[in-house]
This record gives sequence, structure tokens and C-alpha cells, in this order.
Amino acid sequence: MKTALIIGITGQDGSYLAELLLAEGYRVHGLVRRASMFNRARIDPLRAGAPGEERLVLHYGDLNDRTSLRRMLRKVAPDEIYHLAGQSHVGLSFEIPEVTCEDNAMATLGLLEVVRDLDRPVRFYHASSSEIFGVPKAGPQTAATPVEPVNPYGCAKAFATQLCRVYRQAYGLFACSGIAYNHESPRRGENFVTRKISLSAARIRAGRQEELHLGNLDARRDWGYAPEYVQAMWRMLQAGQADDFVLATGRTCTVREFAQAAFAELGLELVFEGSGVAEVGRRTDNGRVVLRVDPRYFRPAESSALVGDPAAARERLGWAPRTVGADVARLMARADAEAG
Ligand code: G4F
Repeated sequence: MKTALIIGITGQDGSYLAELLLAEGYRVHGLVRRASMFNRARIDPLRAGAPGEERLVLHYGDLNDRTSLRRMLRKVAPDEIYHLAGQSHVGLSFEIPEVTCEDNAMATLGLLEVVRDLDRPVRFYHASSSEIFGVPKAGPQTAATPVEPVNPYGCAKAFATQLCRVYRQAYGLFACSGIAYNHESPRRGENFVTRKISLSAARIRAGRQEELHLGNLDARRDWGYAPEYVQAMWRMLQAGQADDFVLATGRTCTVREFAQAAFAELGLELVFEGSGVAEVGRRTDNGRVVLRVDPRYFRPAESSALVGDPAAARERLGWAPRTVGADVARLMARADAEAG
């Protein structure tokens, strides 16, 4: 039986990955940070009497506490480590750049150092991001596209991605970065635009919300479906050779189109009435929802033209995303409406 450690197991990707690894017969350990509120809702179903429950073990820990991390890694002796933890909100990284760089860049370096010292070989996955490319001059991007981030989050991810490559080359570590484009699901955090949209659509339809504030509606993203992306993460660590891979759908849509698809799925028509300060979406009697831009959600700099080329993942990992853009919007809206 293989053993895996998931750092960031309580997040969207961590919870889907835990499900996948348990289904593959792994013993799964998860590192959880102490928090004043429990944040384990996404993995609770895996722990309460579900098949595989006895193969899921949680440990309190923190990437900044290297001694306990080292001790825990020696005890758990994982075959594979999935490093998914960190500050993942791009907009917020402008507000808290130092924490973002500590959590995403320096913590990854510390972890690589601890892994390098282990006395048995470990396969290491690092969750990198399309944000390392910033505003690329060419598309679709591949793992060879030059790195040129435009926000603190992208800088931190670029640093960590380059370090994984260095540790692979210099020390022969089986370290891989999945350069993942946006991947969403009903388990997405509520401050990412997709979930904000799907939850708002459900609540507005149920008459429990009146306003919808969104920022840049013309932002274009390469949106895929998170459960499919964790498949690629796992396949990367089963490959014959460690490498970095772009994980993307190769197609994009705008925030506006995503929102229209989500609202339409619940029988609501979104009407855009230009842009203005503090204008809000409001449900009207005839089932139309008026939405205007709220500049509070604009970012000091916006990445753009991000579209990934999944060809290498398809050819070398046999991975192909199936759920794209508006499909993701529809399934998220349905899930939030059904959840009530
Ligand atoms: O949902 P977002 O916050 O995701 P973003 O910034 O693309 O980052 C996500 O994907 C990256 C690539 O995989 C990850 F590395 C990162 O960790 C995260 O998972 O914003 C998407 C777009 C942006 O252009 C933003 O300006 O939506 C635009 N937007 C418009 N209105 C909004 C809003 N974003 C948020 N969060 N909230 C809004 O109201």
C-alpha cells in the first residue's frame, strides 16, 4: 500500500485528491494548520465512517515549523507528497504580499530542504499556477513559456516553481510542478469569482440575496473542473520521469460569459447595464438580474491572455480535461441551488 501526504488537504484540491488516493488504495496523511474555527467541512465525509476512513490520518502542523515537519515526515514515511498549501487569492496578494511570499515561496523552499534530507526517495508535487506567466506575449502557454508574473502571488509561485526545477536538476529529486490554470468546483472558496457567481445565482433565485458585486467582467480565464485536475496531479507522480506540466483546457471565456451561463442555468437572465460606481445586481420581478461593475473588485494589475496548452499532459500523462468554462458554471450553479 502506498502512502501519500497531502499538505493543504482541507482545500478544494486537497479534498478531491484525498478521495482519489483513497479510491486508489493509498494510505493518506493530511497536514492541517491549527485554526480558531474548524475548516474541515470538505473532508468530513471522508472521515465519518466512509470506506477508507481508517486510511486517512490528519496531523496538526505548519510549514514554518520545520522541526515538527521533519519529525512528522520521518514517522509517516510517505512515498508521495502533494504540496497544495498556501495563500491562493491573487487579489489579496496585493494586500498581504509578505505573507503570500512566505507561505507560497519560502515555505516551499523549506519543504524542499526537508524532503532533500529524507533518507528514502519521495515523489514531490508542487501546485504551481498560470499566474507565473502574467501577461504572456504568446499563447497557448507551455511549461517552456517565459515566466513574467504581474502580482505578488505570481512572483511567489514563480520562485517556488523554479526551485522545484533546480532541486530536480541539482539533487535528482522527483519534484514536479503542475502549472495549473483556474480549476473550479462546488467546493471552491467563496471569494473566488466562480463560486461567488454560482452562490449568488442560487441565492438570488431563492430570494435570499439581492445584490451582486463583481469586478472586471471582461477578464478571460481558462476554466476547468477541479476533480479532473487532481487526476493530472496524481498521474504526474506516477510518470517515469519528473517534469513540469501545464494543466489547462486550452479554451477561455470571460467572467461575463461565465456569469451568464450560471444564471441562465437557474432560469435567470443577466442584464449588464454599463459600468458605474457601486452599482449592484438586483433581481427584478420578471426574472432578470441587473449587474454592473463594482470597481472595488478591480486589481492594481490584471493578468491576461492566459490560456494553457494541455498537449504535453495529454501525450505524456494521458490526461485530458472534459469539463470546460460554461459547463463548469452550469454545474456549480446547479450544485449551489440544490444545496439550498
Ligand atoms: O476567481 P479569481 O479570484 O481567480 P484568479 O485570480 O484567476 O486566481 C485563481 O486561479 C489561479 C490560476 O489557477 C490560481 F493560481 C489562483 O490561486 C486562484 O485559484 O479571479 C478570476 C478573474 C480575475 O480576473 C478577477 O479580476 O475574475 C475577476 N473578477 C471579477 N470580479 C473577480 C471578481 N475576482 C474575484 N475574486 N472577485 C470578484 O468579484
